[in-house]
Amino acid sequence: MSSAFAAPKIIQPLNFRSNEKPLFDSVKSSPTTSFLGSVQKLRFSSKIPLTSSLNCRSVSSNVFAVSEVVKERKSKSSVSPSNLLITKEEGLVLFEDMTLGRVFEDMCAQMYYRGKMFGFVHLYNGQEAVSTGFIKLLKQADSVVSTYRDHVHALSKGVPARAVMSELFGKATGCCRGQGGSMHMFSKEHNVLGGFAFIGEGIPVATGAAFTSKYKREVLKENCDDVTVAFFGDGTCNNGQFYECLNMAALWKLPIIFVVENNLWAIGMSHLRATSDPEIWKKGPAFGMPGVHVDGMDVLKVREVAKEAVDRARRGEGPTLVECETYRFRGHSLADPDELRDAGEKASYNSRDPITALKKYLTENNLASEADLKAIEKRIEEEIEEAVDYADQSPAPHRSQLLENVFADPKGFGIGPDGKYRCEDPKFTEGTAQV
Ligand SMILES: Cc1ncc(C[n+]2csc(CCOP(=O)(O)OP(=O)(O)O)c2C)c(N)n1
Ligand SMILES: [Mg+2]
Repeated sequence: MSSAFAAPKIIQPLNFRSNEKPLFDSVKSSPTTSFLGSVQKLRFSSKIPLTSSLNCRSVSSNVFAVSEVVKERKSKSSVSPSNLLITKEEGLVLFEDMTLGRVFEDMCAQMYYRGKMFGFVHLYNGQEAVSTGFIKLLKQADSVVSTYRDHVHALSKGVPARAVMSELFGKATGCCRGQGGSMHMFSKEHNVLGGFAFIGEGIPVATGAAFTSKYKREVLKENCDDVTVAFFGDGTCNNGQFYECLNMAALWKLPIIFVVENNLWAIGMSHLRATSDPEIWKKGPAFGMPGVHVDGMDVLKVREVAKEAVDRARRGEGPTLVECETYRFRGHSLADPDELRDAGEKASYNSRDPITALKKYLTENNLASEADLKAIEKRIEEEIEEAVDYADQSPAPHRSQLLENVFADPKGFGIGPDGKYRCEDPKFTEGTAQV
């Protein structure tokens, strides 16, 4: 009689590390391939079949190199403007949003060095195509979850620049009333569910938000097709929450897109030295969801991928893992002198500046003139100047905010203007207080 269970197969790993070998060397013996734009080399290469749509159902074939998808689309379209990847209006929205992110962050650096903001401040320069490519496709009701590199995600989702700048200045007019600061941007109105300083902590929150959408739709029978986009870095993909959440999202077919901003570094740790298989996108299919790799320095390619992944989530077909190859143009934080990364690597990514690339696309395809783009830049610069003035002139939080969100208000009477719990006032105990 044959057993119901097949004998376990021993699966040979694609690669292994021998104890004798250093983690990285310029290996001559085994086939090497450069990974993304890193100056370091992978010790193995693996060939993955490409398909042209994200919508396929089989687990084995749903891994994509998106450049192929975009190439295929381009080859199908003629050169007439109506067949370009974007319309003029869409192009200008993308350009404006990316410029907003860049100018805002440059201003943050100035303000930080002038002592206007405190603590760690992590800038997003170079990564704008990822935030813009995804978030500009979302509705207000869709949710975004970020990391400590969160200013630009909040801006793309519509939080006004003045509210983000005020938050950075620690002022009461900030989007968290000055209580969050750089790493904790939050806006209920815009469904920005937070920046998170502990890496990976945002992923379960995003998974919970996606579960809420599914619960509203399927259990409460509400007309809800909201999706959630979770952004996090390559270094974060070595944390447990990432895997636990991929599992739950796939199991419950949650409307979520996991977006890895792979900028090749986790502070000073090279991605290649820190992870057993650096191609993060391949982890999607391991959990039964599509995994996609896309050039994160090209907003049009990011947008193409984002469209499919967001539509897929909205249709109730479940999660997607997207790995965006990107690069940060500044140090890890404004306290980092950025002396560690190879100058050649930095120069090679600087030459792929996503804003310069979009500008070129828009002008070469007659979607915008230099003058149109200059006018947008000027408007954004004025907006950011205004945001700084607004933040500077705004009041500091009142001392009554001091105890808020620290401990639960013991008796529910609230906090008085002196910053103390009202229940500590003897009149509350006597029952003679005016509430
Ligand atoms: C749970 C936890 N462990 C360690 C840290 C310290 N830490 C701060 S940033 C960082 C690197 C994260 O790199 P990555 O996810 O690639 O994001 P990037 O900064 O490149 O955007 C680490 C390890 C932390 N904040 N939280
Ligand atoms: Mg990183």
